[in-house]
Amino acid sequence: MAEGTGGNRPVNITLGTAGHIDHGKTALIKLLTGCDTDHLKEEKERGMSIELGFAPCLVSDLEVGIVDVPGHENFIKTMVAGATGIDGVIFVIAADDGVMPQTREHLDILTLLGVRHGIVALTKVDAVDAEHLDIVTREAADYLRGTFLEAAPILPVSNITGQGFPELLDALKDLVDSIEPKPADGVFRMPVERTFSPKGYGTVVTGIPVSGCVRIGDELTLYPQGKRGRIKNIQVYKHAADTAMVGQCAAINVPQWDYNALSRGNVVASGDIFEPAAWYLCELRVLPHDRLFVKNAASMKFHTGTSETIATVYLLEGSSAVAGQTVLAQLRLGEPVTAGPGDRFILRTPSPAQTVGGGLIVESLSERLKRNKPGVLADATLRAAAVGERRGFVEYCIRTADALATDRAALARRVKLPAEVLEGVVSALAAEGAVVEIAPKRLMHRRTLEVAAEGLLGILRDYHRQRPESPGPTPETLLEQSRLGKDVLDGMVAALVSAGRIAQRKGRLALAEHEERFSSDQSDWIARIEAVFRERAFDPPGTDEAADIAQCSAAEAEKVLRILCEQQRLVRVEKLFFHAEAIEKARAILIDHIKKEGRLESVKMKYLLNTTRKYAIPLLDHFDRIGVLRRVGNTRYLK
Ligand SMILES: Nc1nc2c(ncn2[C@@H]2O[C@H](COP(=O)(O)OP(=O)(O)OP(=O)(O)O)[C@@H](O)[C@H]2O)c(=O)[nH]1
Ligand SMILES: [Mg+2]
Repeated sequence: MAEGTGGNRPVNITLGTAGHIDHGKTALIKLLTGCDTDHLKEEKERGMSIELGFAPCLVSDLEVGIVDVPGHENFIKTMVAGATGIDGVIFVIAADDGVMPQTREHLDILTLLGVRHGIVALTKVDAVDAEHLDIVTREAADYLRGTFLEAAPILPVSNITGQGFPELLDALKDLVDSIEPKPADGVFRMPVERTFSPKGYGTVVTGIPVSGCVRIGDELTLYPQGKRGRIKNIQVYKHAADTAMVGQCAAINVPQWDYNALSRGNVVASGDIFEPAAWYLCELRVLPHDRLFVKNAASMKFHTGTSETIATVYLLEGSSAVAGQTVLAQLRLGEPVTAGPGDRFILRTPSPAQTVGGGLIVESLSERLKRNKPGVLADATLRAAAVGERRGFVEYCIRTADALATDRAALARRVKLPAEVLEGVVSALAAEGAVVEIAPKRLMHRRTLEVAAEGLLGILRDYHRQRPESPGPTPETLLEQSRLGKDVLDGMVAALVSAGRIAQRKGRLALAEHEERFSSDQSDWIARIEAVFRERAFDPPGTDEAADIAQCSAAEAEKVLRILCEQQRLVRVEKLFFHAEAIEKARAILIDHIKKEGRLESVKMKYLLNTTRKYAIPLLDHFDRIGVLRRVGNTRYLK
């Protein structure tokens, strides 16, 4: 972490304000930090916050960020954008007003966004008497019971007189101490809160990074535009800095981007593993308030990060989700949004605008899930459970990879982790045996491997049952029947061979215990036919002649020829068959000839083998095909 100015240590913690309009959020931040975050002319004129405000704040010697949000009900979407990424809240309730509608709505939103820390400032104590203060304090405590602020201190303060501020500062220190700064080892990503263009700098984007760390000179991608750019300057908590990381209030200057083409809701991130998507699987919690519900196929406002769009909510089960219920849903967004697994979202009804729920984004979906398809709900449930925890999610993604195995790049894109962090997780999973590197760079889950291996053994078992005389299928046949990728199949075969379950013989694959079985007639025909082929090396019989020799039917003779080929005792050359020894002999003869003569004129082959053109030419072509010879016109050379 960079040293801040004046010996203060910037930590990557950002707090936010929240509470009803006019309850004194901005005034409190001004007294606390000296910053007036209502700097717009319109804000001054109307006496209310409209935009997000930012103030660096010293808590003992630690420097943290504060985002001040507007309380007006029309600016809830601005509040959501500001509250995204905060670690703790200064929850403001005015003592004269007490709990009001946006007090409640802001708390709901903070809860859905996953905020877990905070303090409560009971402002305007100068405007009420002790008795009223007592009532409002109890009312606030009652209201907060059962929420994440249940145990938070309720601090009476006056932003006018400064009463209660020493205690507020102490509580703030405890709050900051209780927050564990987020680790910065993820892929850098920041939803854009504001953009501006100071003269001579080009575009600046601000926000609270939700993961990772960047430094000056790093390249960033802007989504959804897909534009790359390089970081020229960084400010953190309004001071120049070399790096910006998760949890800080950051301003990042990327001169290449066109300021006019940028807005709140865009996302900037390192690398290219993010992608805007229009379909997301989500875990949706409906707020536990009277009569709230979300109907299947309802149209809602969807907020995540700093973006807002419309969404159609397709529940994975049931026709509606009722107050207090947590359900799985797939959301189709009005426009593609860039979000990651585990991000939070908020749903609001379009009109009258009201927050009804929100929760966890599980993953973007490449295609719509069919809720009636067996297994879809169960899988979505597993996915949602896995996404909250890094290792569990990586394991889930390996286990459910398309084509049964995944390479690291595809995995990194799915789990949105930097390569080196992912490698650590993969190594840990491999060490405990949950994940296997089945082929070079191809990761497979142990359970997937077990199921796929049973599948392969089953294919072999069936093959042996149907063709007991065959040594087994060729690797090509097994590849076709297993529908696995070649590298994965090769890896699995190697594993099964070394485990002693599969044998590789005669260029075929078989169950280790398999032995070819022939009928006694077949054994007899095999012996006779093979003997003739051996004897008549370069003048072999055809199928009909073989049938005559063995005194069997042509169909049976054909089968015997196939068996002899499988046994590698005959070799098929186009429509002809030769004994394997004849082929070897021919090879030796022509190699010997070419070594002496430097080449072989094709017409000479028949003399060399003392046969006819009918056999000589197919043999030459065979040796071309298997890479022994090289043909130039009518001349052959050794390859
Ligand atoms: N008497 C008294 N007035 C206060 C106190 N805090 C704020 N005010 C006044 O209340 C009004 C609203 O204060 P703000 O700080 O702008 O309220 P806010 O919560 O930021 O309002 P929005 O941002 O619009 O939601 C201003 O006129 C303040 O001067 C306080 O502690 N005591
Ligand atoms: Mg304000």
